Amino acid sequence: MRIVFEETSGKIILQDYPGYPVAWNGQQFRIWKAMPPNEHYFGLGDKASELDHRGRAFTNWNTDWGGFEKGTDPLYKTIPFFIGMSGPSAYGLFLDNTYWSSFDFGKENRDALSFGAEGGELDYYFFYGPDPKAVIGEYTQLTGRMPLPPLFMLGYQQSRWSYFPETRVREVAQEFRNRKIPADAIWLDIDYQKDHTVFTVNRDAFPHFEDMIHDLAQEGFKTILITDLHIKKQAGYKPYDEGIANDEFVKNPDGSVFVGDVWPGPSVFPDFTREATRKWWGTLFTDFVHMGVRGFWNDMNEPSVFNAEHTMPLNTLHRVEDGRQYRVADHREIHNVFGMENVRATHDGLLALSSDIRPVVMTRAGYAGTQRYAATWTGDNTPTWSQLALSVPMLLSLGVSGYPLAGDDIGGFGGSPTPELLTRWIELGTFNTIARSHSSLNTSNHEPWADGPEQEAIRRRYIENRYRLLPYIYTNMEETSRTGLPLMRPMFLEFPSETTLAANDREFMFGHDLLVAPQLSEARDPLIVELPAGAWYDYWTGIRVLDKSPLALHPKLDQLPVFVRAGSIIPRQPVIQHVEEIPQGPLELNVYPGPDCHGSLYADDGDTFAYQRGVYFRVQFSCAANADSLQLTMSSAEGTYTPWWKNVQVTVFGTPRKPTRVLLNGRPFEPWQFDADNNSVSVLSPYSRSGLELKIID
Ligand code: MIG
Repeated sequence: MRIVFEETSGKIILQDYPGYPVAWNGQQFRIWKAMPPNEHYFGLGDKASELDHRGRAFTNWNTDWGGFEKGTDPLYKTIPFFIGMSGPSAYGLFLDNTYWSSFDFGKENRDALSFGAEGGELDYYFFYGPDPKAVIGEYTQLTGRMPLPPLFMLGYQQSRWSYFPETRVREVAQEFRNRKIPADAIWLDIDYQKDHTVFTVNRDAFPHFEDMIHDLAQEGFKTILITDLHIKKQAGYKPYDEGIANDEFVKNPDGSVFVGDVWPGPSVFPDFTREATRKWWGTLFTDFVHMGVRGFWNDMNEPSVFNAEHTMPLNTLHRVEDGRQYRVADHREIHNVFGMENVRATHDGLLALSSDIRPVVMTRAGYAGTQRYAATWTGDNTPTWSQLALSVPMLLSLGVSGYPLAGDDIGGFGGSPTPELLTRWIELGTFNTIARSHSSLNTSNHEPWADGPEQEAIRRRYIENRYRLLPYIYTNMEETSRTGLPLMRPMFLEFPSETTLAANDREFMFGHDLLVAPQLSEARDPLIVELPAGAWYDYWTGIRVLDKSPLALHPKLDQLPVFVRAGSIIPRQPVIQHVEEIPQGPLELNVYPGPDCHGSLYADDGDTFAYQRGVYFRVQFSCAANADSLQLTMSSAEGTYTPWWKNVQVTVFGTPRKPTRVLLNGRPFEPWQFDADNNSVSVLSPYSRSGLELKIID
């Protein structure tokens, strides 16, 4: 049997490779598909590879690989989904199989792609766009979408293995506030615990742990704690005793409890594929939640074990058990979903404890669909320029694989970055979906002020810009939660017809409107930036780009080139130090006239589920240019949430000369300013929920 997918017109989209029928070998299977010469392949999660997977092969087996490099495979996650693109047309394919699997995009045979698994069902889904955005929409409709995160998760986050002891944690938080570098969260790694034992606190090092969390909260800092899944094997330790009493742990084939060595020493592992075990695990967070801990970080959940296999032996037994089924599965089947079931348990447990607070969980391992439960990061990178460059295709690949809420360890985990590298990394990191600095034991300090005032000033400016952009970022995240479309978008997603951009590993779109073109090397060669067709503006100056694409730029250390698509309206706000601070000043609307000019703004309380009960705010903007005027329209507000601003500062860029007058809601309005340096007109208008209409007349 061969399968051919074709359009009703007869145009072939994807077909099995002639002469290669589906192959079975014992429990293994493999499928081959013909590979057209101009097709490109994207996805499979955060593979340490180029964005375009053509000519490469990958395996999927969740693996803790500290210090990975470009080409290291497999890594922490398994997302057996890819997008194929021929010209502007895209399809998607999801292999719904949790066993060890592999994908080959023409490495073995340049005319065929293939995929297969070591066991389980041959079960795959085919999605036809043909628009690549539609493919992501369909795939995430099937596997689930990222729920809207709380606003603070989009602020700057500071982590380290480890901030220790308590005085150091307090000092780091205080430094952010003293130096006026905005930040929203501090992450505590395994050393806050007693003997690396989960759900305990080292009281010698953290004598006032509860007060510390409370005091940090007073300063606008959320505390996030690491809570690994392994449970120390020790009689008298409550999670161990309870788990043994209720038979919660993963077993050996002979029925005894599996014991593996991890951070606390000999440890046992909750059997997360059991519903009852997931519920029990969720209750273990009760004390920390009551102390005011705002989020939890589930590391080591590939699972990583310090033995020869680096994980559980393949014959370890898991019980798959919920209201619908009870069966026993071996680790070959469960390995790649173990981490997902772990964070599912954490996520659901947090919801059970506080039903009106958006849970915050971060996971290292994952499978297709884990985006429903947790944010993620790319794991243990290192402070080199090539790793900085690699972070872009890794995060873009995660996004098109349905996993948008992701970041990397800013600065590089496993070492000490040079000041220039850390500065560039923070610059880029403020244009990642999650902006979180993290570093390993025995490395230099990675805080923004670590390398003296010059570097600090640059880093502060980018972090401040992140906070200015929060209205835009949050609006985009709300879209992600509904559509699955990521905030960090590869160029092919926004510009599918521009085939020369398809495999671009460096430039990306940050939402629909901003193009980020980072300098990712130390080289003095010019940075070649390819702008898609149409007009563009410089984000930092508002000046229209008149040079022909590709641009050859020489960005200095304090410059990250960012461009705005003509036809966009970007909402921004005054700088705040953390998201609970109310911005002082107007909402800013930056208008970049051009075709199909539109934008939107979404807001809510940023923390609860009230938005699902109508307590949100949404407006649409549009702008239209006529021969002698430009008109900006802001719709009346939808939803019952009242946002913070009283005024709106509208700035229209690309205005060739000083206008003659400005009309607000049909009436002449003053004052307004014309800035000849960047050809912009600025109007400060009072805001009303019924919307506004601004006309700038030549
Ligand atoms: O074996 O908790 O990837 O972010 O700092 C190392 C200590 C365990 C690995 C994580 C890293 C974290 C570290 N963990």
